[in-house]
Amino acid sequence: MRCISTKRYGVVLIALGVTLGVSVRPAVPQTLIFSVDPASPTPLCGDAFVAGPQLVVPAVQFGLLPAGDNVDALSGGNDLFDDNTPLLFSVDRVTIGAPGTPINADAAPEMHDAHGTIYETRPPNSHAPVVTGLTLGLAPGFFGDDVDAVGEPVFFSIDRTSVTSLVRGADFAGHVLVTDGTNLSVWAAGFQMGLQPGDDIDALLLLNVKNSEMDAGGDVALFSLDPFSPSTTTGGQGGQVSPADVLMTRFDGTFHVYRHASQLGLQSDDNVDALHVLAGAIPTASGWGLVILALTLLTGAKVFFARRTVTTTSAS
Ligand SMILES: [Ca+2]
Ligand SMILES: [Ca+2]
Ligand SMILES: [Ca+2]
Repeated sequence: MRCISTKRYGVVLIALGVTLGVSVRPAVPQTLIFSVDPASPTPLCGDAFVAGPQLVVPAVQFGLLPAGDNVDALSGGNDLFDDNTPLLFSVDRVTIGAPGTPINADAAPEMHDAHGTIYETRPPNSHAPVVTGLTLGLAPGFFGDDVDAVGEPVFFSIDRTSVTSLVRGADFAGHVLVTDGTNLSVWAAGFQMGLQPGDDIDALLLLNVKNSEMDAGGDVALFSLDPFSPSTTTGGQGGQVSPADVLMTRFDGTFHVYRHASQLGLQSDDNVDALHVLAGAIPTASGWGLVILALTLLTGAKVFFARRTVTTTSAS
């Protein structure tokens, strides 16, 4: 009987381990919400779509103009991540990618499909396409559609060419904006993220921890900048980060590089223009998952040896 019990515990523990392992790699949903860039044939770049492309959020529901604005970053504000979390990203239409990477192969002149593709990067050096432009129903080729934002349509940013900034007399491109479904407001200003005037946030992951307001030092975001931003090496004003770097801020007036361009399989003058993380991407196997698994194993071992002791005592 004890042997059967041991096998049962073994099966349960292995099943738990497998379950925890599977949770590290959630399936990519077919309902990813995305936007495209202004040069894309799919209208309009201020709208948000799902595969089809099918319109799900028109620009006016972001508080933007019906046309003339470009949403270039999206986040639901509930993006959980840690140092080992797989990140989804996309690149712009002139990105080349590091030699030998899938991005480089997709960006080759005979393909020119990298900018319509969503990739997954896993530390330390794994990169793979997970959603193609074809799957999303987008136009292929250099003059095809460029995915320039992926995420839930709550927190967002607009690009430096957007007319709303001109109309309102304020540069919104370097701010994190939020919509209530009708109007937009600034949720976090660029300077609260360590950005300079003229910087343009072009990708966003946001974890809004406590409440609807921005909490300096409590909330956290991953983001990227466009290639014309003064803070970038390509901006011509002495900037230090690549437009393909993933940056991190806790809204304390500073940011640092979270992952370098090379860690995403990109070159320093490439550009990441969309970031996303899948729900369930953490706990990771190296993080909470292992902690839970270890506690489960410990508990199982305790129960087993307790029963064995009781059985042995009863038999003696
Ligand atoms: Ca867009
Ligand atoms: Ca922006
Ligand atoms: Ca960028």
